[in-house]
Amino acid sequence: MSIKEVIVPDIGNFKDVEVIEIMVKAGDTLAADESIMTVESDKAAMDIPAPFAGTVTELKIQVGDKVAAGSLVLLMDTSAAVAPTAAAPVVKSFTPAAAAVVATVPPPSHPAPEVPAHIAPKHRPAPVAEHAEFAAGKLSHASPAIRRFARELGADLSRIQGSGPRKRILKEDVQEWIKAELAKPTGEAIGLGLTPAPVIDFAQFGDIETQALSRIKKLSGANLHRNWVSAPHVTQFDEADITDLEDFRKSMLDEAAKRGVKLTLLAFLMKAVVNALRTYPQFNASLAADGENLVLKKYFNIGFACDTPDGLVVPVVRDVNKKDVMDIARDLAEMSELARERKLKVDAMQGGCFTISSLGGIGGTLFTPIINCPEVAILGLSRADYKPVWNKATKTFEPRLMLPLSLSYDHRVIDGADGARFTSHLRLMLSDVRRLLL
Ligand code: CAO
Repeated sequence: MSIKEVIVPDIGNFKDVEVIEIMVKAGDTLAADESIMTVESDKAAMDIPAPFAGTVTELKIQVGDKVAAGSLVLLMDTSAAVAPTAAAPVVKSFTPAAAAVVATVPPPSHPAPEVPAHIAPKHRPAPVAEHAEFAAGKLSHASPAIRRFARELGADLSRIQGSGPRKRILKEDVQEWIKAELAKPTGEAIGLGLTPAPVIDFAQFGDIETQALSRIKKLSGANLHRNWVSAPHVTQFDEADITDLEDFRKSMLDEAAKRGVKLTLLAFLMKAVVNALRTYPQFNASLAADGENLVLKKYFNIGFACDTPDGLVVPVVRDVNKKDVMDIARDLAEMSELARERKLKVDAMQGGCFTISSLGGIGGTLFTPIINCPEVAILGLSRADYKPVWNKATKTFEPRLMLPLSLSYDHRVIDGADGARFTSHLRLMLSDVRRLLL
């Protein structure tokens, strides 16, 4: 047996650095240059490699110990391994002073055999570079072994959050990150080549709490994101005078209530939208999957965005063209209730032609709704308010109830001029709902 001491090499000006990881144990056979342990200062971490090949007979340190150049790390039996030579790359490349890390007890009596290929390190570390970066405090909070591991897998350490002591990145963190990245629908999937978003540890700025996203939020979020980036959106804003419509609706509330219906503004809007879709059929369409054709729909199913405790869902009112406003109002009430009670069936959210997103009951002036693809347009409604409107005939300003409209459309299918025509048509219908009968 030929026992040699392995001591911490010259690591520059660093004294009393902490041992944060030990990669070997007694009985392990090491190749020269294989990482033994990781030490960490308040700036960064670095691996200490084995200066020669051999078998670990005894560890002299443990995690948490403070070490400096010259500290005894372990004892190694080198009788069955290759003795270091003057040309050994590990000694040369680490630092010239590292040649002094071996205190031999006793000196090797004979040259050890070649290191078997299966234990030779596949990727030699680059201790000099790491040492320099360590000194400069530029490295991620991960040991060099983990950095090498991440490099081999193409993982970007700056985007990985560490779960180790002092948020150090562990091998499992890299593995979990890779798994999550593979499971993600990426921008690359549709050829966006997006720059990865930075992973930020918000806890460094103050207290935080992490909440899991609901299933609906995850699903709708992925769809909204895809729709937002895949359809070129334009949003046309407009205002409709609904003074007379509101007067009429209010005058009908009691009668509707007797029939068990809450007669809402949204029900009238659905009717007006169908009228506009008939006039401008390209809005009641979808791009064919081949991108060569437009599929024009002869049915009129209108979806409405419904806010539920679990997130946004879009129930679809079928055949709005065949229903009167009372029927539509009844459908809206029933479907919103089912949605909020999580009882809405999947087929009640399918087959839509066009969507209305009403935030009018909540507030706001205008917004840019995201198209519910493969539909090609969506109408946003904001809070109606009284505004002074110029009356050309009487040459006076009159207080009129104005409903803000925000129409987002897919510019691949709809031209800007048609977008403005569509909202102008809606204005006309809403300013005098008798027109809906024609
Ligand atoms: N302007 C002013 N007031 C309005 C209004 C408008 N555009 N629209 C509705 N209101 C008023 C109504 O008059 C009613 O007032 P009263 O309680 O005094 O009668 C109140 O707001 C509630 O309206 P409502 O019962 O008619 O309900 P609604 O049609 O506004 O909304 C629904 C129904 C399902 C659309 C709604 O509950 C909802 O979920 N909205 C959110 C949709 C959403 O999240 N969209 C965003 C999608 S993109 O992220």
